[in-house]
Amino acid sequence: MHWFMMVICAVIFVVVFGVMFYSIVKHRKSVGHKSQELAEPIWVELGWTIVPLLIVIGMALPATKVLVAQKDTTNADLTIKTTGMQWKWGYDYIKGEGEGISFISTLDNAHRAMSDSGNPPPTDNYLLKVDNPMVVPVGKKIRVITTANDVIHAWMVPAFGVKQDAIPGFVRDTWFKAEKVGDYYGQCAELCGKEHAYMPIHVKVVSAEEYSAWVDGQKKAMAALADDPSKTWTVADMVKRGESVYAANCAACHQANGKGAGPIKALDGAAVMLDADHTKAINVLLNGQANGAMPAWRQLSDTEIAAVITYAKNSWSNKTDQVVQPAEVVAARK
Ligand code: HEC
Ligand SMILES: [Cu+2]
Repeated sequence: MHWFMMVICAVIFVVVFGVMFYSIVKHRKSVGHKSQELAEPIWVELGWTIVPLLIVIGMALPATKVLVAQKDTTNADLTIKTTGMQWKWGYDYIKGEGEGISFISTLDNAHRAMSDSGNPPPTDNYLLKVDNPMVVPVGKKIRVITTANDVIHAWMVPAFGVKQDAIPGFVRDTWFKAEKVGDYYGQCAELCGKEHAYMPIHVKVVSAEEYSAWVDGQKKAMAALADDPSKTWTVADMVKRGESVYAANCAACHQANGKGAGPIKALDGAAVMLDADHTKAINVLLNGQANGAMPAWRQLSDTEIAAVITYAKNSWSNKTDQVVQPAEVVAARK
C-alpha cells in the first residue's frame, strides 16, 4: 500500500515539476517570449479537474479496502481479552485454543529493582521483561479485546501495528497476525499514573506445536492451582505459597524486606499483621486502603490472599505463627 501510493505521488511530482520548470526555462522573457492569452481554455480546465479526480479515486479505493480490513476483527482464530490495571496487564483467553487460560502479566521484579537502584546496568529488554508473557501461535489471526479496571490504559505493540485504548467500562478490539515467531514488545501507551512506564507488554509468538504444548502446560498448572478454598492449610505450606504471591504483587511497593518506603506502610511489625484478628488484614487486601494508594486485590484467588497474608504474618520480624485460611477470605468477600 505504502509503495503503491509512494510511486503514484513520485510520478506526479516528477511530471508536474518537470513540465513546470521546462516551461519556465524554455519560454522565459529574456529570450523574447511573450505571454499568450488563451480564449476559454475549457478542455484544459476539464482535463486538470478530471484527471486528478480519477487519480484520487484510484488511490482511495484500495486505501479504503485496507482500512476496512484493518478494523475487521471477525473470523479470529484466537480471542484474548486484555485488561489494563494499575500497573499490569491481565490476559484472559476467551475463545479458540487455550480458552479459559487467564493470568496476570507484571514487570519482572529484577528490572524493577534495577530501575529503583537509579543506576541500572546495561540489560537486554530493560523494563520490558515480564513474569508471564502473552503467548500466541504464529500465522493466526489474534483478536485482542481491551478494557480496563481502573483508569484508561492502551495496549500497544508497534511491531504488529496495533494500539488500542483500554477503557474502564468499555470494550474495544483490534487484531494482529504475527508472521514470524519471536518475542515482540510494547508498553502501555496511555499515561495512567505514576507507574505508567512500568507496565510492559511481551507477546511471545510460537509455532502451532509449541503453542499447543504451552496451552497443555497452562491447563495443568491451572488445575493444580485451582485450590479448593475449603482446604485447611498448615502455616508452612501457606507461607511457601504466599512467598511467590508477595514477590509478584506486593514487593514492588512494600519491598522484599517488608519495610515499605515513604507513604507505603511497612508490613514488617505492622499492627494489622500481628493482630490475631485476621479480618482487618483481609479487608485491606480486598478493598484497598487510602483511596487506592494501597490497591484492592480482589483479582487474586481466596487462597492467594490467604497465603500472602500468612506470608506477611510470618516473615521478617513477624513471627505470629498464625495461618489465614482461604475460607476466611471467602467469608470476607461476601
Ligand atoms: C502500588 C503500591 C502497593 C502495592 C503493590 C501493595 N501495597 Fe499495600 N499498601 C500500599 C500503601 C501506599 C499503603 C499505605 C496505605 C495507607 O496509607 O493507609 C499500603 C498498606 C498496606 C497494608 C495496611 C498496613 C497498615 O499498617 O495499615 C497492608 C496489610 C498491605 N498494604 C498489604 C499489601 C499486600 C499483601 C500487597 C500485595 C498483595 C500489597 N499491600 C501491595 C501500597 C501498595
Ligand atoms: Cu497503563
